[in-house]
Formats: sequence, C-alpha cells, structure tokens
Amino acid sequence: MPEQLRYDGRVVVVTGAGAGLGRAYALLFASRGASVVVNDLGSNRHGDGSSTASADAVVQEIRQSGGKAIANYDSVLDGAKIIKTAIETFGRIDVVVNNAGILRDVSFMKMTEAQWDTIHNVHLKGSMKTTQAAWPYFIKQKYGRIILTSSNSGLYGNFGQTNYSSAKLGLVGLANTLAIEGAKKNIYTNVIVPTAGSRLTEDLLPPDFHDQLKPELIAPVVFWLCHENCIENGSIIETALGWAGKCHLVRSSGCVLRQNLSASVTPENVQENWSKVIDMTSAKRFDSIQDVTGEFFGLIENLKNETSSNKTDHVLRSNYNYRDVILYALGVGATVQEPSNIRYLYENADGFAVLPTFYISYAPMGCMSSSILQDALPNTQIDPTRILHGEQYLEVCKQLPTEATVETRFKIQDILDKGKGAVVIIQHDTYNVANEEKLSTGQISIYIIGAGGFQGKRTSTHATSTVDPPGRKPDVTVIQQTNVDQAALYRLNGDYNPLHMDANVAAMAGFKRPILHGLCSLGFSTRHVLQTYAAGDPYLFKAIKVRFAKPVLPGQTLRTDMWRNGNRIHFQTSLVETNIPVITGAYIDLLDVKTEIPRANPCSGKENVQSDAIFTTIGEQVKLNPDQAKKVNAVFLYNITVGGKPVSEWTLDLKNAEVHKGKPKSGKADATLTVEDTDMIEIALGKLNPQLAFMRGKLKITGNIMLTQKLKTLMETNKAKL
Ligand SMILES: *[C@@H]1O[C@H](CO)[C@@H](O)[C@H](O)[C@H]1NC(C)=O
Ligand SMILES: *[C@@H]1O[C@H](CO)[C@@H](O)[C@H](O)[C@H]1NC(C)=O
Ligand SMILES: *[C@@H]1O[C@H](CO)[C@@H](O)[C@H](O)[C@H]1NC(C)=O
Ligand SMILES: *[C@@H]1O[C@H](CO)[C@@H](O)[C@H](O)[C@H]1NC(C)=O
Ligand SMILES: *[C@@H]1O[C@H](CO)[C@@H](O)[C@H](O)[C@H]1NC(C)=O
Ligand SMILES: *[C@@H]1O[C@H](CO)[C@@H](O)[C@H](O)[C@H]1NC(C)=O
Ligand SMILES: CC(=O)N[C@H]1CO[C@H](CO)[C@@H](O)[C@@H]1O
Repeated sequence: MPEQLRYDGRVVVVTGAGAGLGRAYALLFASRGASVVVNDLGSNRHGDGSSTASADAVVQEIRQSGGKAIANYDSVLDGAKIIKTAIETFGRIDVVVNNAGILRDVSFMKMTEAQWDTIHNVHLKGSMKTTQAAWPYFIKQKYGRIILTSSNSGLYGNFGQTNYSSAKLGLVGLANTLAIEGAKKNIYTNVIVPTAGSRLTEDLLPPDFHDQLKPELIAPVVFWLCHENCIENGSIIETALGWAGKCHLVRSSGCVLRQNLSASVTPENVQENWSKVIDMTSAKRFDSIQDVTGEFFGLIENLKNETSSNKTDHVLRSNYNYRDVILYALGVGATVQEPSNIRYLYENADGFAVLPTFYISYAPMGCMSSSILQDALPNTQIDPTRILHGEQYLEVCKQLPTEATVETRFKIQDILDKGKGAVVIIQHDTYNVANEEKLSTGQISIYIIGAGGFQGKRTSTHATSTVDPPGRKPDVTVIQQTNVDQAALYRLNGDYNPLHMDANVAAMAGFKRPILHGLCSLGFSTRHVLQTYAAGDPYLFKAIKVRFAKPVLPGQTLRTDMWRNGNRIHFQTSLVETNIPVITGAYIDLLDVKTEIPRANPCSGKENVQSDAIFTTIGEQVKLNPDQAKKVNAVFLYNITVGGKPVSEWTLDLKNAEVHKGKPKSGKADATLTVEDTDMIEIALGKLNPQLAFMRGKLKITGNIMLTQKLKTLMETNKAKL
C-alpha cells in the first residue's frame, strides 16, 4: 500500500463549495489535513439569491470531524477577498479549486448579451480573478496547484448552452497558458471535466445510473491532481462514475494545397484536397505551439525544394508494443522449439528483440489504406484482387525499439509500364516519432494487373535489384512447414487483404484457395538465415531484398536454400511439396556473419545438422588458404550421423581445395569418416581428441586411415575460427 496522501500544513480554497462537487472536494481535503476555505455565495444554481447557510453547513461538518475550515461568502468576481480570507485565517494559500458555476439554458436565438456576460463572468472571469489573487503567493513560495472546471458542453458542445460552453472551453485556454507560465515555479494548472449528478440530470437519467454520478467518486481525482506529488500540468482530465481519463486536441496530418512557394491556392484546390485535410487516420497531438510552428518551417522547406508537393502526403502512423512484436514473430513461424527464437517470443527473455523485418508489414498496409496507388494511377480502378506484391526491399538503420510510436512515410518513386500490368515503386521510410530518428527504409513494388499499356517506361533507376544466387548447390538448407492457419495468424499484423482469408475473393483472383502473404514467407526465410548465419542475432541484420515468384498456400512446407558470399547471404525459398521456387533473386546482407555453433534446431529439416556450420566455415578457410589444403592432397568423406543414422554427408576435397555437401563429385573418397553430429562439433572445437574418439569408437574411419593424420593440422588452424 502506498503511504496515505496528506495535505497537512496546506491551505486549499474551494469555490462553490456549499454543495455538490465543491462540498465533496472540501470534505475530502479537510479529512486529509488541509485547512479549507469553503467559498459559497449561497445562491441557487441559477445564480439567484444569496445566503450564508450552505457554506456554514459545510464548515460545521468539517469542524465536527476535527478538521480546519472557514466560510467565505464572496462572489468569485471578488476573488481577491476569497484569497484574503485564506491568508488572514491560515497564513498561506497552496491550492485553488475553481469550481463555482451557474447554469441557465436558453437557445442562441433568445440569448441576451447580459445572459452571455453573466455566464462568462462567473465561470471564466471569476476563475481568473480568484486564481490571479493567489498567483503572487504561488510565485513567491514556488508552489501552487490550480484546478479549473470545464465541462463536456465546452469540449463537445451542447444544445442551448452557447454562453456556458464557450466560457467552459475558455477555461481550457486559460489553463493551457497558466501551465506554461507557472511550470518553472512549480505551479501546475489542470482542467477537470466532471460529470456529476444534479437536479438537472435527475429527471433525465435512469435512477441507478444517476446514483452513480456521485461527487464523492470525482473528488479523489481532483484531490490527487492538487497534491504535491502529482506533476500533471496543463492536462484536461475527464472524470465520472469512478472513472478518469485524459483528453487531447489532435490534428490530422493534413494536406499541402499547392505545388510550390510561388503557386497560389484556389478554392478548387481546397475542394479537391478536402478529404485529405479532414482525414484523421494519422492525426497527432502537438505538445506546444513551437512544435506546430516547427512543422510549418518544415513545410516551407519542402515547398522550396519540391516541384511537386505530394512527397510526404502519405503517412501511416502506428504504435506498437511487445504484443505486436510477438504477434509478428508468431505470424512468421517463430517457435519456442527453436532456442534462438525465444527472444522474439517472450518479453522477459534475455535480449528481447524485434525481428528486423517487422516494419515490412507497414508497406502493404500503407499502400492499401492510403490513396497512394490511386495517385500513381489516377485513371485505373484500384481493385484489391488485381494487386500483387512483386518485390520488396528493407534496410534497417537503427536497432528497432520493442515499443514505439512510428511514422512510415510513403513516396512514389516510379511507375512502370509492363505491358499488361503496371508496377508502382514506392519508397517507405519509418521514423521513430519520439526523436525523429529514421529506423528503416524500404521499397515496395506493387504489380497492378491490367493497368499497363500507357506507353510508360519499362525500367526504373530507383529500383533496388534482385540478385540471382551462385550456380553451386546451396551451402545450407532449412526446412519448415507453415501452419494451415498461418495466413489467419499473419493477417493480424495488419494486412487484412481478404485474398488471404476469403475463399470467394481468392477464387476471383484466380487461386484455388486463400494464399499466404508473401511477407509471411519472407519472415520465415529471414529467421532461417539469421539462425544459420547470424547465430540468431537480429542486430546483425542489415537489409533484405526479395522477389515474390509464386504463391504459397497455408500449410505448405518452405525450404530456404542459402548460399554465403561474404556478408551477403543469397537465398531462394521453394515449396518442398512441389519444388516450385516462391521467393527468388533474394538476399540478406548481414553486418557480420556468425557461424558459431547454432543450437539444436528442431524445426529445420534433417538436412540441416549442427555440424553443417562447421563445414561451411572449414570451406571458407580452405578457399582462403588453398595451398595449405592442397598439401594434404586427399579427399575425405564425412558421414554425419544423429543417433547412429546418417543425416548428412560432406566432402573435403583437399586435392581441389573445395568443400561441399554430399559425396565426392568424381571418384571415391580416400577415407570416409563416420561420426555423430555432436561429436563432430566437440572435435572441431578441440574438446574431443580425434584419436581418443577413434579408439572409443566414436569416430569410424574406412579407407586410408593414415591420411586422416594430416587432417589434424587443418583442424587445428580452423579451431580458432569456429
Ligand atoms: C446564457 O446564460 C443565461 C444566464 O445568464 C442563461 O439563462 C441562458 O440559458 C444561457 N444561454 C445559453 C445559450 O447558454
Ligand atoms: C507544465 O505544462 C507546460 C505546458 O503544457 C509544459 O511546458 C511543462 O513542461 C509542464 N511542466 C511539467 C513539470 O510537466
Ligand atoms: C531542401 O533543400 C535543402 C538544401 O538544398 C536541404 O538541406 C534540405 O534537406 C531539403 N529539404 C527537404 C525536405 O528535402
Ligand atoms: C509551381 O507550381 C505550379 C503549378 O502549381 C507550376 O506551374 C510551376 O511550374 C511550379 N514552379 C516551380 C518552380 O516548380
Ligand atoms: C506526385 O504525384 C503525381 C501524380 O499525381 C506523380 O506523377 C508524381 O510523380 C508524384 N511526385 C512525387 C515526387 O512523388
Ligand atoms: C554412414 O554411417 C552409417 C551408420 O553408421 C552407415 O550405415 C553407412 O554405411 C555410412 N556411410 C558411408 C558412406 O560410410
Ligand atoms: C494530395 C492531393 O490530392 N493533392 C492535390 C491537391 O490539389 C492539387 C490541386 O488541385 C492537386 O494537384 C494535388 O494533387
């Protein structure tokens, strides 16, 4: 339990404290040690009449419970007198709760100027007068807490309350500036928006609802906002029914209405762009007027440079946290069975991290949710069943935060005419909203069926190219089956295109059944590459490029074939069932390759055994020092077993300084070494002496045993690299 919040030694003024909310505030403050000035003019709620009775009753109630209170009967327009009562009686002032108000409804047509003035005087001017009287004391003592009372009528409007709602929103403006002026002096001003029961609501609401609109459920919120431990400042807090929430003004990202600084804006420009002006999907809040002007400076800069202004019109704002990070990992087949995946699946795991391809999912989302494709091809009807994800590039610029608000900005780079179809190339950059840091940059190529033939260019200088893998057999292969529900799971990352879920839509697009998202297969292969060549370290990932060649059906098995070429890992993803390549021309660039022994990998196919990585490394060393290898001048076949069953074969062809998976390409091996996968690792790491292994029967050798002696030196030099 936290310590009880107290107000001992503090002096609190509550205006309009004779009844309702004000009374509840006064009683609560006093019960926690505050000395309270109970102000009430004693008029009824329409502001008529005056009597000392209500303030006196509250003071008496406080005193009877052992609290300290004094009554004050002045109008809030004489705020100085109220504060004077506090100073003269208790010697100081710490908190002003501006609560006094009156309500008189009449429609705008019938309202008189005097009625307007009365309302504005009591609510807005009265709050100002009372607060201003306390302000010099606050400045001097470098401490103060102010509450201004607004209303839902002010924030949202209410029929028949023009004078009231304008005064109530005026209080928000007053608080905004007081918060700034007082901040450095530890004077915090906040607005409370209470919904409490009154005789007015009594007749309108069901009794059990009305009963819950108790002032006692609101008072603790005001109490906390005024406490010395609370540093809330300049906030609007709505509260009712034992609930409270903060309220903001937000603004859409808007739309630039002209092309450049010398262009003018016509009313038709405004009309044409109106839907973008009012599109709130990426609305945001500005913390200060400086942030708003800052954005205007940016706009001027943009217009200076731009020949056309649609550069950053398309923006997708998202915020994510560990749940989204984990959902993405699950969507692309991460599993607790693969130890290097745990860090993507468990927020408390050591090194909990975002899979580096996470922001890729924003690319199709942004293209589908904004009108960017329509802007690119204004004369084409954009139909989701005629859109294919052609290629994708993504580069990571910073370690990705596991929780952030990010903004992805989309920009059309090129539109290509491919005859039957058109290709739209769109750049998408994702920024961390908190510090404007660029986190990643990407490029999505979208193929639009039937949109070609406009005599456009066929190739683009902007496009990042795919690269075909080397001609040799893959160095390493990882196999993993997708789940029949893979698309159903993956779509929760935000790509809700029905093509992946709805059999009718899939049929319209010409598929037997809903197909898996290309980006889902991409995620599978990315994990396979990372676990093979980066020891599962996501921070070694730099960039990925792929072409989506053919669709995958959920439930099919993906085989990622990999070829290492320095820090570039070429890969091709194929369907095991049909041997059809689905991702081609693909590569992942790593910052560094780590082929340290990958841990047991139960979700990979039998072709991928732990010692594969060792042979890959030996192969690289042999390539680097071919002369040393050739000195051995022999061909060895390694027969790797798991539980006594052969799982893979590797040939060390040292005559030709070449290491590859499988049997010798020609002729027979000089010696065949049969060894368990785990023992091979022990031997390679120097933890198991090969002679000892041989004598214990862990290493079986057929053929020329003497030649294997020469292998020792080769292994010795490699040990350091493993
Ligand atoms: C304005 O205030 C007067 C009281 O001064 C009240 O009678 C009337 O209902 C209010 N009108 C509106 C439109 O809020
Ligand atoms: C008080 O509010 C102002 C305006 O919103 C802000 O500039 C200032 O940082 C706030 N101070 C604190 C301590 O929150
Ligand atoms: C505009 O041009 C200036 C100078 O050429 C450059 O520094 C600035 O980054 C450009 N701004 C944008 C938004 O492209
Ligand atoms: C500015 O935009 C107008 C059209 O709005 C265009 O005619 C003009 O060429 C542009 N000027 C420059 C310098 O790009
Ligand atoms: C802006 O949009 C037009 C089509 O509306 C397109 O032709 C042009 O290339 C775009 N310019 C940029 C910089 O994105
Ligand atoms: C590989 O090892 C298995 C199990 O010991 C054995 O049956 C098989 O013949 C061996 N293969 C070769 C080429 O020696
Ligand atoms: C983003 C957008 O739709 N901008 C349009 C705003 O209006 C001008 C002039 O009518 C167009 O040229 C822009 O394309």
